[in-house]
Amino acid sequence: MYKLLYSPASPFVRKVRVVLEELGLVDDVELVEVATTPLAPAAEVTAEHALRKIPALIRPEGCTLYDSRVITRYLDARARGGLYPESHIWETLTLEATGDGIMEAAVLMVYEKRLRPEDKQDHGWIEAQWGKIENALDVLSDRWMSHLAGPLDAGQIAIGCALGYLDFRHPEREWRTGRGALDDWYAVFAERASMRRTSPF
Ligand SMILES: N[C@@H](CCC(=O)N[C@@H](CS)C(=O)NCC(=O)O)C(=O)O
Repeated sequence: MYKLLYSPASPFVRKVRVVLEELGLVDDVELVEVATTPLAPAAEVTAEHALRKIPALIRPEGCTLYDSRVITRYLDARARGGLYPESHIWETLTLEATGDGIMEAAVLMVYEKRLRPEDKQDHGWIEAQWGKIENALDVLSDRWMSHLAGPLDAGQIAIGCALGYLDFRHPEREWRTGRGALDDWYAVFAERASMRRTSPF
């Protein structure tokens, strides 16, 4: 039995959980909930992940796996799930990196607001992170819509979880404005059973 160190709010963890759902591997993994931040890392996380982050997948047969994209690729290889198709591997990995980058910037915005005293928060830096996200959303809208419309892969899952996290933590930013095609794609993607079962709301 595998153990996944997780928090229901983490978009990186959600990506792993969506992959578990899509591959039919949910029953192979015990979810172990942890509360961890850069300033207060949980002991279980420190013990398993060199960078003290989640997700971490603890395996009986080998080393603990991280980060999220290593875990998703491992699970896909194990299940022969086809979420990293050889024919589109570089596109899929780049799309996954784009989703992960959106999540990373969005999580850093949350940390800046939650973990720093109000008078020390750097609003210019927060806006710079949001600028990265907006640029990535525009790139998705301009260049990636046909890939997003294709067969399910790990890149699409990363983008779905990233957009879900924007709704969860930054709804006031209204990422949909001016991005109708991406909004339409996400409306359908968010209805997948894997996405509904892992929603942080
Ligand atoms: N690149 C990592 C990012 C993971 C990450 O940033 N997780 C957050 C939770 S959403 C975390 O553990 N933060 C604690 C920290 O940064 O110390 C991955 O894909 O797994």
